Amino acid sequence: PKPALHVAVTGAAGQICYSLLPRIAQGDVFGKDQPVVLQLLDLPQALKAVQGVVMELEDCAFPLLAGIVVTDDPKTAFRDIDAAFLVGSRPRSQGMERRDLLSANAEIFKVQGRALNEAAKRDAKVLVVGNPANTNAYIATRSAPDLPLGNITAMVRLDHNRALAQLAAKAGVGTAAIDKLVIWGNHSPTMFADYRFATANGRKLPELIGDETWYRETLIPTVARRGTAIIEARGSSSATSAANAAIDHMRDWVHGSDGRWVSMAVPSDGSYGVPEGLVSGAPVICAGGSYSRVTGLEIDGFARSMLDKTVAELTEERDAVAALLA
Ligand code: NAX
Repeated sequence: PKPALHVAVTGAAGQICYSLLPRIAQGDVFGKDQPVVLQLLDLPQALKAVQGVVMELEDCAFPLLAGIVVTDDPKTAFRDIDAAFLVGSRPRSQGMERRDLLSANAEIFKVQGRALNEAAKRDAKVLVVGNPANTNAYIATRSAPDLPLGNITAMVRLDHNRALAQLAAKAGVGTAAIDKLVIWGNHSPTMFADYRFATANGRKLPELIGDETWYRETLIPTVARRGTAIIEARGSSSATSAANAAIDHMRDWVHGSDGRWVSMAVPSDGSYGVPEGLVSGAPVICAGGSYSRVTGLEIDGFARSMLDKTVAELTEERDAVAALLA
């Protein structure tokens, strides 16, 4: 058998991880012949609950699950890891200002970035899911200078998959038929779901749908407000779909996207008018264990205004946490 990969998962007692961990242990990310060791991190007061999750994972008797580490110490969790899912973060409590939420999380991701810098394998692939995901990932990139900059990414794949499902239903095709959809910017209601380049079975999707008003006035806000709609209906935030998006993001990064475009929030190289270093949603193609940006896309007036809005929010978030990085 292959040597096991070591995979850190933070926020292990939480609801996303309850869906995520069994799928990693089952081979949905790294392959059906690839053993994994799970290195689970949570806060001290959550470790008892993590032990409960571990008992359940043991009771699944997953053939690929080669070991489990449980800890409240980031360096132990990140020791020699090949990949990390950073799901745990500080939720907004009642009366908490947005700025306080940003700084509380910046503190967490500064500590975790440093621990990654010290303990992770140099080619570890890191996905930040915990919100505010893009800015948390930005902090981690700044706190882990010895890791390749591009290896710390954030998740906009849930927004991508949400848009895919809505567009496929409208066009009357399967989700797998659609390619070249892009989520630009922040994982927040400002994100820009861009269907201008999208195709369905090779046909241009905007022509197939033929309803620009629906796209602008229904699709974009539906995707932006989907998280809230799920909270209203379910009484708690999206978990299974968030775990699924994390699986999709990491699996494509590891195994390739077969030439298809996928959306990942990655440190900007300055293209498309996104300031260098901001972790922003962009179209990429994954191959050979890495990703490359889709370059040279035209940004028209509408796209420019949408992109500028979400990038302005990312810039504000970056500025709000700047003092913590000094
Ligand atoms: P839960 O509140 O169920 O679980 C969070 C877990 O993280 C808890 O067990 C908590 O103890 C732990 N935690 C908190 N601080 C930690 C730290 N410093 N180190 C390690 N663990 C820590 O949240 P859940 O529903 O699982 O969501 C997790 C995060 O994902 C939230 O920040 C949420 O906002 C975010 N999401 C991000 C999405 C995305 O598309 N990027 C979509 C889904 C989700 O909303």
